Amino acid sequence: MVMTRRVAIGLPVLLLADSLGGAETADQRNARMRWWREARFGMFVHWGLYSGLAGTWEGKPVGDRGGMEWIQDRVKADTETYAKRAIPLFQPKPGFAREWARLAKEAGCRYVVVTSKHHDGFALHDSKVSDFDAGSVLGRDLIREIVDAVRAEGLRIGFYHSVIDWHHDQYEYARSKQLPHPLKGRPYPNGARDHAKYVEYLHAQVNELVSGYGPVDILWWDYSAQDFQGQEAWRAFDLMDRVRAKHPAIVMNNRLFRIPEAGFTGMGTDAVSARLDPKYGDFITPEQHIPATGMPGVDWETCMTMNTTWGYSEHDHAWKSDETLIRNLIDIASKGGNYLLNIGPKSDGSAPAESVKAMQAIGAWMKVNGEAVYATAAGPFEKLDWGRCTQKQLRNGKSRLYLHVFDWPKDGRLVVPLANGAGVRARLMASGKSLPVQATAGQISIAVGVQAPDRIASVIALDLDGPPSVAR
Ligand code: H79
Repeated sequence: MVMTRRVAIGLPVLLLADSLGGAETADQRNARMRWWREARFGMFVHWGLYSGLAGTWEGKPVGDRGGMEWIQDRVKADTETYAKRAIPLFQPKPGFAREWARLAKEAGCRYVVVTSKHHDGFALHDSKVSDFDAGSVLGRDLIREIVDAVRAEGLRIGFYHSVIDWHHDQYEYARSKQLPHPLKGRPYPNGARDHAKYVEYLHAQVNELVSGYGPVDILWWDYSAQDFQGQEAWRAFDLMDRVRAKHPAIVMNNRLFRIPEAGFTGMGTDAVSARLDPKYGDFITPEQHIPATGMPGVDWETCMTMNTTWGYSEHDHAWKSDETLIRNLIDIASKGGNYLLNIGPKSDGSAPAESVKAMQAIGAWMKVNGEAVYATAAGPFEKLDWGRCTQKQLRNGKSRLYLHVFDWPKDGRLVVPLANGAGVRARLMASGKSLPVQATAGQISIAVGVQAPDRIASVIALDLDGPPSVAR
């Protein structure tokens, strides 16, 4: 009797420990990361109370550049004042989430990461542990609407969750000199705080997000400081274990930490290094920039805005061109990374017209050329004068290079520094037409004609009988 009970209880505990401890093998990790690595392109959504403020505070523009999801900090408002101004302006319309999901799908994104809570502390779900949430304020569970819509389009879903919190009355902002808070440098308004209570709340709220919404594919934590991070600041390992207990295959970023082993060299958004011990997360997170080279052995994702703010601002008109956005996606794929491209919907949930147009332009390009992005690996060349290259391994040792031509050759001959070019076959993706290839020592020359099929990026697929050998 006693023995049976022991076995019955002991077995699941063992299995659980196995799935949580650092017991994952390289093969298991590769299998878990596979969809994310193949996806290459995701849509980030920053949306919350700040969206209704739209970069304006008490009738005045706060600025026309920079993250307006930070508006509470920019104007140094306490949470009551911020809530009083922002809540009446946050007016999600019915069906907004379906528009996002369709937009992401049309753009060719394979996943959507949405702000479940940003630094201001306002949660978009119906939270039982908070009254600063969409459930309490609007009587709606916006996360439910978003998750359902995203899944209905066949896309993966991720939550961006800020561990910084400008609302919670036990969050000890004085513990870090580096982390922002609107009341920084001022005494706690409500007397002594107990940060452990905030951490309890953080865990409980994350637990709601990973319990009530079906499969969650990504947790995108934001963020930590060198002087306050990891286990000390957030009980980070426990938090990750809690999430993995519900979703063993989930993919998480590195931002519960800020140490060299987790890919951080400092506090800047570009202070990243090609280093990540898997116990700190699955990928590193260059923000608003693309690394100069790929990082073999380290998964990475560049997140980026289309103008200069994550949360909607009516004052920021510094929109990137379609050319920049499409070439960024290609540049990132050619270095083996993912592109998480942001939209900042307005108060009612509608995406700015500029973002809709940009996503549609990317989608039109991906419809023709997506094969040269999805499930590709970093190209073999260090540098190409005319553009970028991605590659795939095919069956039987064969391989395919995708040449993304930004600057079309004026003389109609595209030169590729390939040493084993004899017998390669070239095909223009846009038309499917074969192109004549001449191989000489150390290079091939493809007769591409003088007219660029696509002024932003035209792709030529090159089929090789073996792996590519780069000429030097
Ligand atoms: O959610 C987005 C940012 O709000 C968040 N991460 C991305 C994904 C982020 N939090 N902190 N940081 C990024 C780094 C700090 C950026 C700053 Fe600024 C530059 C703080 C002050 C100047 C941007 C511009 C935010 C406020 C003004």
